[in-house]
Amino acid sequence: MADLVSYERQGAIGIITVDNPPVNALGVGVRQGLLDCLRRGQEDAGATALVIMGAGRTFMAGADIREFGRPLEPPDLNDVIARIEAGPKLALAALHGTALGGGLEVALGCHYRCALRSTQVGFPEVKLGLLPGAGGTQRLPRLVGPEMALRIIVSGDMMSAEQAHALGRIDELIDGDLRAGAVAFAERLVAEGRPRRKISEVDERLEPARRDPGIFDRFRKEIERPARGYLAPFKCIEAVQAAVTLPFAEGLRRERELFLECLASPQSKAQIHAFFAEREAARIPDVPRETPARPIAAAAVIGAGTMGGGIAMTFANAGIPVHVVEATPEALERGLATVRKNYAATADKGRLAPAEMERRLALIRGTLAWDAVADADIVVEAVFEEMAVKQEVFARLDRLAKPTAVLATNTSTLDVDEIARATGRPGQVIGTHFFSPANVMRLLELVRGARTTKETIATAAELARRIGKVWVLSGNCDGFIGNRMLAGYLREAEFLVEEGATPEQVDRVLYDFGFAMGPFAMQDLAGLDVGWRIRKGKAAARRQDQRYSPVADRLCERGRFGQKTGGGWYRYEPGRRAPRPDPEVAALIAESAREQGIRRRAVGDEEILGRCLYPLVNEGARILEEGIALRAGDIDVVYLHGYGFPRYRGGPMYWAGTLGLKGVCDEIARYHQIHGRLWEPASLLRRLAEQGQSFHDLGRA
Ligand code: 3H9
Repeated sequence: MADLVSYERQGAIGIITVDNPPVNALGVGVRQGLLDCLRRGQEDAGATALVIMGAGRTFMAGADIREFGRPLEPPDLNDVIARIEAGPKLALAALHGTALGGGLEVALGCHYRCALRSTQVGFPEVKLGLLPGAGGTQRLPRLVGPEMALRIIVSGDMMSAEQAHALGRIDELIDGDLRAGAVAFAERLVAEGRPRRKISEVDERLEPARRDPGIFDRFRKEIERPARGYLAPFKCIEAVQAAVTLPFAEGLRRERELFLECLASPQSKAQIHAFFAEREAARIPDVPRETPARPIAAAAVIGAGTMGGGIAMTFANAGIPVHVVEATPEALERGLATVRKNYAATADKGRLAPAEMERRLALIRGTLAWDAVADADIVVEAVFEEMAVKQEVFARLDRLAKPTAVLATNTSTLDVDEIARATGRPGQVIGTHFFSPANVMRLLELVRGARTTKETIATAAELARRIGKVWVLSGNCDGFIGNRMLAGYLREAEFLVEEGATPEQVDRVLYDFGFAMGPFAMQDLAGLDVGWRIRKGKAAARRQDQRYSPVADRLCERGRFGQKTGGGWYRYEPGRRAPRPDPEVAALIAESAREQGIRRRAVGDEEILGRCLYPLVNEGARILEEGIALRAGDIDVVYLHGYGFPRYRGGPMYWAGTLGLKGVCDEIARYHQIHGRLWEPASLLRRLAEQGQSFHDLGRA
């Protein structure tokens, strides 16, 4: 423990350093070490003030999240912070890297704070389904006022040191060496006889909210929609409200009650699962982090359609110059105009400075000349979803791209190996399945072909990190992880409407479950035509003895491709995105049911939920069994970031575990009896259900 926190003196300033790599999390050893070193510092007659700082890349990134599955061990972080604040010596926090959660609470317990300009500060607890539980909700409102505190705590977003300085959360910005700057600042504070400023005793910033308690209800209303389904944001509001209505010590007790309530909630457990799953996904057992990645200085994208344009924007956003190659001047101009329009919309909302917009636009260079790919370190093909077209593109890339270039295909369903065979360098071919809009959606599925080299994977992974994506490695199969699972989800949604549900009912049930939108609204947004084209390509291979709903095909035959054509599963008023039920669609559904001899009935909400979600779990189990996904958590990450699965439920595989796989497997077996082979339980699911295990137990000792 002594190694985790150390005490030393520089002149008259005592320095307490936390050294608990990688992020100086405040685990039990650090809390104990801090108490010990505080005692030493406070008893050190030679020290006039104490500086608290972190070794390595960061100050403290918060409580040790790994401890949250167990009973909290003493000493309590609140006691450590109380010792700092009430201590006889002036305490100064010196921040760098990220001062987050419990780390920021330690800093707020200090009498002053200084930081390197590059520091980021924040309370990300809400993203873990929690609230700051060591005084953060009580001290921050006293420092910056309750309204600002609500915004900071409920968003969970980080803020730069400069912004925090402007708000008075940080007293001094430091350039150069942090330790030297902090010692000099502490010496100055002592020399000037500055008081030990205890935030817990500050009260005046709370006054306006006491006179206008309505701010809390207004804030609740404001977040009702964006925070729909989540518990923690509303608990954060209650905690900040307690800072205004209760004396500090009582507020602190109320905060702890609310924190423990969140900590015990299934939502927090699910969100913490998501946090670790995202990090775990980046670990590929046979491609260790040290695997050399090729540097990417320039990129090219083939195709300036919706996907190509979005992909080019992600490169430009990360400062990577990118050529966009198109076949005709019209298509190129249309694509580039959309890119400009998208950037302008962001700039209009004040989220992108005009100069930055111009800088990014300048990085995107449109061309009709294929030789522009010659200097690219990665080429991403984003053309029509048709094998022959893709192979032609890859054969051409093979001739033109530099020998070391990674050749990536943005296919959502096609066989990456077959595409790779069109080249003489299949080892450098990889699938990069971006989600639409590619510049917004955080998920990237990297698809490993049979011959994709480790270096190619490492290069694509490093690029994914650089362009800010959450990435998951998938094996090569029809639909990869996400779309392969989605097929069963959409299939059942369509069967359910044939059996008597309406698209509105199905969408409402999944929306209420927490999805960003239901399956029909989602298809209308994404466009029905891509799926139609894919289905046509596979029509010959379809089993004739298997139920098939023709409704989506018939919608497309009528030119109903979704929102973009004013109608799909719903109809849309011009310029509006609100889906309206459409009698024409209802008639098509009824006709299809009649043709298939389906007796229509009232379908219950519970059946809708099970019929749509269990296929995700069942197919997910097969994907795991076949090794297409490395772990259940990877599948969860795909669904959280690519398909709007509610984060507070942890993803489909985690969610199934919370229900108990036995019950899930029994339900699937029951539907198997009723609906036949499409519902056959996956053998992995059966096995785990029998053994009383969950997907996440796989691979654990
Ligand atoms: C809290 O503070 C509650 C209090 O209010 C009240 C208490 C009573 N604990 O993300 P990275 C690991 S709640 C344990 O890849 P980056 C992470 O798993 C906490 N481990 O690096 C990874 O491990 P591995 C509030 C943690 O540079 C490694 O560190 N704080 C923690 O991209 C590197 O992480 C938060 O929510 C932790 N707190 O980003 C902050 N944090 O190498 C959560 C990280 O084995 N953390 N690890 O995979 C973050 O947001 C990012 O990790 C951070 C670094 C920005 C710090």
